Amino acid sequence: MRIALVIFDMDGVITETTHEHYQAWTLLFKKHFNINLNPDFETYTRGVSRLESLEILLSKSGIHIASLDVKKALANEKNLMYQQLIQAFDSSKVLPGVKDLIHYLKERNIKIALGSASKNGSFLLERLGLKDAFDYHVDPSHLRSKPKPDIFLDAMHHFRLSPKACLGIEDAEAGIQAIKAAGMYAIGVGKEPLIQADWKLNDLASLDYQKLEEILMNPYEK
Ligand code: B16
Ligand code: MG
Repeated sequence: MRIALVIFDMDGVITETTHEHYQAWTLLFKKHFNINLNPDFETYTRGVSRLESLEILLSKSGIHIASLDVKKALANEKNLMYQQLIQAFDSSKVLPGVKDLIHYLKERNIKIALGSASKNGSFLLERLGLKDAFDYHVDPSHLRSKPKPDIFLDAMHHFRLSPKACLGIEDAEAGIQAIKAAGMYAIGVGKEPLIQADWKLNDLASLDYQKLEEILMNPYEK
């Protein structure tokens, strides 16, 4: 079966917002707990929703907060800090290779969707000048977070496709697990090992288009 839909993650695939996310968490933890957040914890928050990222960082820092309302207020404050940090994003922040890949897929009539855990995903796509290029943006608000498959399945259901006709692109371990849990073909990009990915690349700028063509035509041929 041919691939009819490619689902892009945002952070680490279309643009790089990991630094801004973690800077906002760092400011929040300094302000409320006078803690210098360990930079090594950043990797645990990649691709993970806002509230779950907070839970992880609290737990790793040995802080216990029982009240969900307090945690939601902290997550909200982090988001306001994060939004300040991404205000100046523009098309220069699109990662190398992304526009070429979008153009290539559109020429072949393959649908493209945004499958980000970020509730700021549509805002960012607009800032990057890519909003109209995408056929569908998944709204992650009421979906379970990666590594659960929900975000990828939502895009698939929108186009009434089966998993084998879908391909996901992710930079995070949780994201690759989500794509595989959805039963789709997974391309991993970036520095993490992502051993569950069906195809692993350093970045989209080094994409081998001949191999991609073969995968799109018949992703499960050995
Ligand atoms: P927001 P992705 C993820 O983006 C980020 O990697 C992660 O750090 C962040 O917590 C999550 O989005 C939620 O973002 O707070 O803006 O809703 O990789 O799924 O595009
Ligand atoms: Mg990501």
